[in-house]
Amino acid sequence: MKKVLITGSGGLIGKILRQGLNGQYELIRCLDISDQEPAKSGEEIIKCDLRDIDGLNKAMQGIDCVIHLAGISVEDSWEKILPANIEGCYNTFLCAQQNKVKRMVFASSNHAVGFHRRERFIDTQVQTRPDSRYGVSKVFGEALGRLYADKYGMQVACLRIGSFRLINKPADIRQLNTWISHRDMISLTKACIDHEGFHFEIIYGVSDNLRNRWDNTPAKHMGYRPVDNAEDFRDEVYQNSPKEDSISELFHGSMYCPMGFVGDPGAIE
Ligand code: NAI
Ligand code: 15L
Repeated sequence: MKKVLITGSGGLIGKILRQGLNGQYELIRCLDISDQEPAKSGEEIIKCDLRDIDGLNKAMQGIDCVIHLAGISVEDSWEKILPANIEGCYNTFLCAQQNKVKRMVFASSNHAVGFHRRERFIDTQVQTRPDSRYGVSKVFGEALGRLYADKYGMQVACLRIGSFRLINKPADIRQLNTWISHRDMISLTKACIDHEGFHFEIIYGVSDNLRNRWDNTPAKHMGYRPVDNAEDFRDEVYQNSPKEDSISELFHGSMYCPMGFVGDPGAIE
């Protein structure tokens, strides 16, 4: 039995994980800057900003594993990304280590490697290639994870999540390869909490999609066995999906790539 802290538990993924993990662990402590649903049995609710070190230290007490979801979850201005995804992420690792938390599962994103060409199948060893300020913040979180694993012996799993949606199905043609279903996200998170021992892992957060373009071997080693396949929604997706623009369709990160783009696509080999 373990005690788990979810940061960002009031958000889209956090709410689904809160439901899915309820009753599976001794305690689920739920932290968010926003108001949350009242605590159910086996839960505690904490309202806290990731910039509040005292609050974070309190939240970490007695915790075995942190699922760090909190932050800005889309591309945004640096003024918003900096406090939440850079400073807030640093504070989360710092306070976890100071409170002897053994394991951290960090919600990274496919946008950490978004400027890799989609025609290439990529694995978890490719160089980071962020497609946005948001993507840079995820590369920063992965680097922190590596530091805390190597220097402080924390077990760290970074999940490069694809596309997780409130409506539990893929929304467009790209998501036929990037989609992760609710139950697969829950089972991936559980695998990361439960797996015996590991040092540092990067894992793609994706379902068992026929069109998957990410080699997810480390996820298999962690015991993740996805069961959903975006292809089951293919007909519906083809009826409704808008066509991607000429920059988006070239790269894994899609819609974040053309934002403010004045570069030369041909130079991004
Ligand atoms: P979300 O935006 O729905 O939830 C984020 C939560 O973090 C919100 O409840 C918000 O109140 C909280 N938060 C923001 N700043 C905070 C702060 N300073 N202190 C405390 N709490 C704060 O995002 P979602 O979709 O649930 O994503 C969760 C994580 O997964 C994010 O880190 C996101 O970048 C990552 N991710 C999500 C993907 C998706 O498809 N939904 C894909 C890839 C990564
Ligand atoms: C993400 O990292 C974002 O959090 C989410 O809003 C989507 O844009 C997702 O990636 C995606 O690439 O589909």
